[in-house]
Amino acid sequence: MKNKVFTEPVIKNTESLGFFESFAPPEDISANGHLIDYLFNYTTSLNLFFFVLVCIGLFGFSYLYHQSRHPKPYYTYGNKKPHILIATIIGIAVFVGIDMNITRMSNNDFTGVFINWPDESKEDVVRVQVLGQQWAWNFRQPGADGIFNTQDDIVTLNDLRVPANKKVVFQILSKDVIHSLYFPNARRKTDAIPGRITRMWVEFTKPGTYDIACAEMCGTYHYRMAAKLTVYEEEEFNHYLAEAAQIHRAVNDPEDADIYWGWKWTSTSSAKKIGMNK
Ligand SMILES: [Cu+2]
Repeated sequence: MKNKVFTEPVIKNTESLGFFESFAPPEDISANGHLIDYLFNYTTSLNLFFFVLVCIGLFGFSYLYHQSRHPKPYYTYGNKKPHILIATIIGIAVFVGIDMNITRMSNNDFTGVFINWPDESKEDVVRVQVLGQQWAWNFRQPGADGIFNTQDDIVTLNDLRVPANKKVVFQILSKDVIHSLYFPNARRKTDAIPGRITRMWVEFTKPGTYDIACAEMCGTYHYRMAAKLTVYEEEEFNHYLAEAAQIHRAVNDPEDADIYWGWKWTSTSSAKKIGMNK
């Protein structure tokens, strides 16, 4: 068990993917990623449908009204009343029926799920502070005392470990420029901004090792700003936590100001009460 926790996990490489598999999005390992996938597929299919429709119209009419079939041209400008009326009706129908419908769906997901914060006073959540910098991700978990920025914190570089099937609440900050904490396998990302804490919650569902990226162009080595996400079964996670807390308590130098970049955790529900969060 001890070795298992700290062994470097094998990262699946993309070369082993099949032809069609390489076009597919990365595996969804989150409770709510399917909502994003659904919207994405929905808009993509509609785009494809209308693209094909427009192509049929464009090339079809070009063929039907070719000079050889209609030697005498007929000019129309589309500025007659029925033309304007029909164009307006189609425009409004597309706007209300498609655009507003997509807005409604994404708004429902956003308010109903993604910013529907777990109540930390009632629910057992995993809390993580994230500090982005050029060009790495720092992660901090509070350790046994449950308080951030103390000596028993588990502070890691480019290495985040969380349990499966439990809500993980992130508070995110940047040391320098704007970054974006991105979990492709959960379809989620949130900006890391200097001077302002941003938040995100994700529930990972499948144990394994996955990528964490930076999704905001942040300088020369932006492309190298990658970290590793390890999702454990809960029991395994507790084992990791106990062991890591012990190690970090010994390693964290109380005199080293650099490692105490964390901040006081304000839960989202209490932040809402004092008007810190919208
Ligand atoms: Cu970055």
